Amino acid sequence: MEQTITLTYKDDMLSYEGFRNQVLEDYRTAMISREASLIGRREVLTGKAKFGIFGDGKEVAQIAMAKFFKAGDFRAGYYRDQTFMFAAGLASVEQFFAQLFADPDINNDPFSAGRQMVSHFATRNVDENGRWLDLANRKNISSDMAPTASQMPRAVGLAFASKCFRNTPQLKGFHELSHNGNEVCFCTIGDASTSEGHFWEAVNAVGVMQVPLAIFVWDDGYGISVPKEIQTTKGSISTALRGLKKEENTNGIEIYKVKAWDYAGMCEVFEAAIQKIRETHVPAVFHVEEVTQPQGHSTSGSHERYKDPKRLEWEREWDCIKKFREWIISNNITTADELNEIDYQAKEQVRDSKNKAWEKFLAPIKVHVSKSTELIRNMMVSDMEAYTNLQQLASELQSNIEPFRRDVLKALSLAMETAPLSPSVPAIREYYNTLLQDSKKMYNAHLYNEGPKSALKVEEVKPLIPFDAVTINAYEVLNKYFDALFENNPLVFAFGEDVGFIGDVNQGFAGLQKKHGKERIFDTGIRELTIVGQAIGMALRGLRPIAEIQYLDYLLYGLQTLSDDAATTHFRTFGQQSCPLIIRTRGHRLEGIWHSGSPMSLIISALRGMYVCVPRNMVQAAGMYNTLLRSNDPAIVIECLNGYRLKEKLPVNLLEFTVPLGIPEVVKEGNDITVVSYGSTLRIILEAAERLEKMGISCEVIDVQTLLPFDIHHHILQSLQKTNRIVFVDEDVPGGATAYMYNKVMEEQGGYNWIDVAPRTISGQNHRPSYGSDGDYFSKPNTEEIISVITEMVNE
Ligand SMILES: Cc1ncc(C[n+]2csc(CCOP(=O)(O)OP(=O)(O)O)c2C)c(N)n1
Repeated sequence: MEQTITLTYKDDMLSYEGFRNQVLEDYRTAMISREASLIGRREVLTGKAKFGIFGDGKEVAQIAMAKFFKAGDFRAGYYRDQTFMFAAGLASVEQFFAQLFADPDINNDPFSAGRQMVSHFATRNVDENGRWLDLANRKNISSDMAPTASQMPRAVGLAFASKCFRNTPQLKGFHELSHNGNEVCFCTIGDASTSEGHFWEAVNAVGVMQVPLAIFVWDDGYGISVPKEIQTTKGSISTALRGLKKEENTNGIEIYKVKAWDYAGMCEVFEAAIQKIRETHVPAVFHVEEVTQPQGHSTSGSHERYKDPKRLEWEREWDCIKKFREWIISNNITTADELNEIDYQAKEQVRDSKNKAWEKFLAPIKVHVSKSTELIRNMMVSDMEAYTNLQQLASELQSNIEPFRRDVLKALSLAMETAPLSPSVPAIREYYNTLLQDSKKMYNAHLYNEGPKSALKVEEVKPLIPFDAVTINAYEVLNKYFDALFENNPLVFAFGEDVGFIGDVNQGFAGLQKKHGKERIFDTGIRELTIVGQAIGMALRGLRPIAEIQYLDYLLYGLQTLSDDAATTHFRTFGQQSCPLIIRTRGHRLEGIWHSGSPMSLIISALRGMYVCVPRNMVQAAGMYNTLLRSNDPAIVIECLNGYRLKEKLPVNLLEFTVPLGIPEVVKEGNDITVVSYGSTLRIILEAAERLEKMGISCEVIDVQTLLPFDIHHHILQSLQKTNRIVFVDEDVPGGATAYMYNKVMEEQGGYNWIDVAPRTISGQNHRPSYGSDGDYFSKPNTEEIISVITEMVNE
């Protein structure tokens, strides 16, 4: 082994003894983590857990990396990082197993309360009331996800936030969130996942922006079974990245190569490199080569199927812990005997932790089992057959050595079916319902903030529009609103394509970069995915980003990260993390296929966990921004692309008025039919309603204002009770968001009780919109079509 003791990292180098203890502690951590992987796999294969994916082979590299992860830093990683978490003191082995067993108790699995697979870690960023924690003084883990490379967009934002804190004078006082932007984002990724566009877009973005991101690529040569030669140009990510390397007087990234078994070498490189990133904000990629994967990819398969015997032999020889051990002995740090003793203790410790986690997981279920068994056994029945069946049911439940809540619910349900007339049924039903409700809290809660930071708790404040208010272009309403907002709230940032210098393509920010600074209102490259990721990372660090997607049609580029990451953050962390970003975009109507889309059903299906606001004009939009900025949930605001030059009146209470979410507004009263819609379509409906009025048909036109949430107080039902006819109109495809609204009103609100004629929907065509005025007319709902459908309905 050519490495000698050249470690220079400071904390533990005060004495040789300190250094020696540190090395042995590191060895112990590596052994504990390896043992956790070995036992973890066994627990899955014997059926106690559903799926396992482990960090074996990456222990030594992660121990080295964790040494330089400081309070204030963030990690955006993936499912291989258990050793890092152990070494950084952010996870215990017991917690690791609790997550493997899907323990829904947040005290046992503090990362996801059983909602995520093993090794999907997280730390809180808000308290129970949604107040921001002192993230600058904590080690922070943004919640892990399974889609490959999905951590990359968020990592851009987590690193970028440091730049915001360092360069924005207005943020200097926020000491609890940052210490002058010294925080580094540590990002980990597997070598094969660097094939994803996410990786390349992220690396390019940080190379341009110069933000403190440290990307560690664990190169074990494969993505499940596919070798890196099929994944990466020239079979090497560091070689492929060379063009991005920073040179004198250029931006770019630093590139380092290290070996996964080389403890001393990695410590040395990481220490200096991370310090440099912290100081200079120049991002870096660490290509960690010669990583092994002793147990293969996951519990779903065996690596003997795709690694040849030579490779398997090489992996055994170059196992990082084996090499670490050899290095310790050859440098006389300790003896093989002492290491054997550590090995033994590590095994014991892991076994104990695993057992504790399993007992804690089972304890509450056992209580339900014993209570339910007792209830079933003691059920009063008059016939012998039912009695025998119930005793058998109880015995089966009691003898189940690995019961789940669903087994208990099933047994209780079967008991009630077996003896439906028994006087014991009410007690059983009560227990059943309590268990069901408690379980729902465990598995279904926290999609949105439910406490004081819920957007639904923001009180409505009406816009004050003086009698003699001047009428201005709608985009000017937004411009004046954003001006006031940036004056007032230092945490708000706005960015996107063409947002900075020209102030967005519709001038909402015109002149505001000059006034409020390039740090706060700025241009980005054309990269919707990482624009969204940038917003996610900033939001996780306590900032209030308004990220612009230039046209709604281009949201698709960023939809994956919005859907998988932003929309699930609160849910997958059991409410421990908030990600209050706002996506600002514009759509519905303009010209041609890619500037007039209104793919609302796609959005509302993909973005449960976000709010979807569809303001009909810019005053409503401003009120929605105010509401959202007072709360902690992520949201998208879709402005009307054809609405910026319409005339609106400016409220005087620009920063105070709020538009409550989930509350529709009646924009025209009427008696014969309820017309439900939103956004640009409303203007077409109002035109139709005016013509219908002349024909003696009176329409009540309702603007739903937000699709998520949808009419929480059932105002539409009240209208339907009056008109007994209803039609849902929008520009989405048939069966799209109109079907969603139909379902909400007919099924959820019980609207079917109040209809005289079959409810209808009017939507766009099945195809994308054709270009030109007639293309628009024949692709989207038009006035004549609306008049025709409504006349038919009223005359039926
Ligand atoms: C978007 C996406 N595609 C496919 C998968 C299935 N998958 C999970 S891990 C994996 C291989 C990842 O390999 P690599 O990036 O080298 O990381 P490793 O698991 O080897 O550490 C694949 C294909 C996934 N999780 N997400």
